[in-house]
Amino acid sequence: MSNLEWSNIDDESVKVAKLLAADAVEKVGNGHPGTAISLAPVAYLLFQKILRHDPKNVDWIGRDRFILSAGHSSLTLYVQLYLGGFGLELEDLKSLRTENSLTPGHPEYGHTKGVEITTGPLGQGLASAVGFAYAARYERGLFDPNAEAGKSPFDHNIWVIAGDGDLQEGITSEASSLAGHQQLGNLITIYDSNQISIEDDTNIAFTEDVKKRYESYGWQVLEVNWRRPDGYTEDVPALFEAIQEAKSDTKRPTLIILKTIIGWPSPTKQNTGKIHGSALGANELAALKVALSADPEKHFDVPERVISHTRALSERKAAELDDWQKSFDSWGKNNPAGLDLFTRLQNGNLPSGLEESLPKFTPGESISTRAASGKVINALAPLLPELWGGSADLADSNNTTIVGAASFAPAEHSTAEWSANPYGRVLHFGIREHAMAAIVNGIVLHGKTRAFGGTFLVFSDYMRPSVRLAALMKIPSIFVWTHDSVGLGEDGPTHQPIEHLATLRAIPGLNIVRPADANEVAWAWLKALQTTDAPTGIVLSRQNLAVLPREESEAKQTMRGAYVVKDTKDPEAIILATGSEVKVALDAAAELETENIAVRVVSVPSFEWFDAESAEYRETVLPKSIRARVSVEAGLALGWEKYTGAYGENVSIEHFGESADGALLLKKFGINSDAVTKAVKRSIEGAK
Ligand SMILES: Cc1ncc(C[n+]2csc(CCOP(=O)(O)OP(=O)(O)O)c2C)c(N)n1
Ligand SMILES: [Mg+2]
Repeated sequence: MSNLEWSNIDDESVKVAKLLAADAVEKVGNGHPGTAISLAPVAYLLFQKILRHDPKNVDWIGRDRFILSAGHSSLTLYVQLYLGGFGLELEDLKSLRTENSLTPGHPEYGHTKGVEITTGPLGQGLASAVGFAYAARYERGLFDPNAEAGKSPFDHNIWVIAGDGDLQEGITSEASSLAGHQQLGNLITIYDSNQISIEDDTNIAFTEDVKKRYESYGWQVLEVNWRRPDGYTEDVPALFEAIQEAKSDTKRPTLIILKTIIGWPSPTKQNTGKIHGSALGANELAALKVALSADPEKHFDVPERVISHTRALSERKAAELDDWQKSFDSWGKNNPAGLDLFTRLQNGNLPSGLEESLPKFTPGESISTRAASGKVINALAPLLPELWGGSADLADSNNTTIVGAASFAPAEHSTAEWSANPYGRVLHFGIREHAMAAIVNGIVLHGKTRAFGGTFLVFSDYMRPSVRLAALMKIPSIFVWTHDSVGLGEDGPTHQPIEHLATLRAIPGLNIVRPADANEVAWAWLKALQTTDAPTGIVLSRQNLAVLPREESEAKQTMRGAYVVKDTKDPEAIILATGSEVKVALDAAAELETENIAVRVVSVPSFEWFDAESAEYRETVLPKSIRARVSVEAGLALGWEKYTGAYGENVSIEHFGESADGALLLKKFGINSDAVTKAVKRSIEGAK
């Protein structure tokens, strides 16, 4: 067990960190000073003494990951990124929460160096941290499975600071339950139990026994109490000791319940909701400085001895980095194949031959797009060891299982159905959709591997906050959403998505793809895998769909988001459709043809992919001159107007479904060729 080296300069640095947080919020006039003030010693200890990281190389793959789940307390992180020299300077702290600053209100991934994940929606950070811990273990399994615990260059820890709000949110219960079940010894969470949130004392709403709860999840729970009967004491050595204990337990995640006083030692505002989210005010700020024996006249005061001490972090870490590099080099020498894979993933490349390996489906076949998706996953899996995923207890329905692969879980959790090992690649989230999405995000953020998670489309609602964050962070999480319309049938309106496509398409930066047949599924998967800067939701049918009659090269156009599936000379109207409704559109077009009405049919697997195409291409698919347009989709029409325009008609479902046969419901709710042909005629008339 290592010893804590701590001297006066460390105390002084912590004091500076507290005051920087208070000064920064005071200057901009808004923000969250309280927790950044009281957690300064915690964050300082982690950043300066505990974490394995390199301020000069924030992307170093051997680093420990730090996640500030309490994102509102962004200064807890920013101040350390400044002190340690990770890329922030004093000016950045002075421009907190202002336009174009590197220090936005909440930490934003991709915006500020050293920020591993965007946090702020409470609970998401801790839940995604579980995904980071999954990824660390899976990657170790890919590259260095036989190394002794703690001896591999791929071993590192995931550190989290979470607050009362994080612990109250349901998503952390889901994710923490999984973390215990998975025995994630690489996950260490410090829970800032200050018993204050915005409405002040949490006793008004939060009285459960967190320790018992986490113990029952299978975590090691340690308590460090700085709120002593004889006065508040920032007992750093006690926290350090708990951290050593956390690190030495490699079989369980650890929750360190740290009892703090928010805003300590602000004389009148500490321990109140007031200091959580507003500036201290000139008088209180001055009084805080006096309480810390600092000069109340000085602002953003960082003595040279402090910054030169904290910035020496990089030199203090040099030996550790060196050791890591040696161990990595020797691993590479002994594992040339592993090194090749590592290098490919590191460079963000897919292997060659993926396109050739996509399964091909022949016209005449009838297969649900979910089943096709399962075949695609399994065809690509042997080429892509970085691809892993599973379902929230709907594996057989979602067709998300990589057949023959082990399940990702400790071997002792194997069941009659599933054979588990810690490095397996089939994920079982249980019925925990929200945590599933956050964990997939965490895996992808950790880097190098690609994960997917599946459930019914209707339950994307349970995942939405994490899906939104994936889009905001521009990360390539993949969500597999099956049972995509009333076509799913007898399970009824609770299970039949109506508004889901529209509301998912409303999330900026999220690619929603709803393939019309099995061949579109194959190309949709390929494009999702090729995409590195956006999440993709693949929306799939429960019911069988006919494989569309066409050349293979035509199906490839799926990747352009929309393309002509049936054309005719001088079309009078265009029918646009997605998924199972493309067939309805084709039937309607055939019927109209018998009446000498020429229509073009366009399959629109993805609005977002199509919108990203050039104006020229879009014009070839949807020429402005053809104003009669009809959309067909078994859900809300909302959003289709942009394609169907002023003279357009929308064949849609604007109400909840019901429990009956799926094919019957589609017909009954107007998703049939009769309704489409009528709409086409109305639109042609209107456009005249
Ligand atoms: C999902 C979500 N709901 C609500 C909020 C608004 N909010 C921000 S901080 C906060 C209170 C957090 O309390 P706690 O975690 O104890 O933080 P502390 O006051 O101790 O810093 C709330 C409700 C949020 N950020 N995310
Ligand atoms: Mg709190």
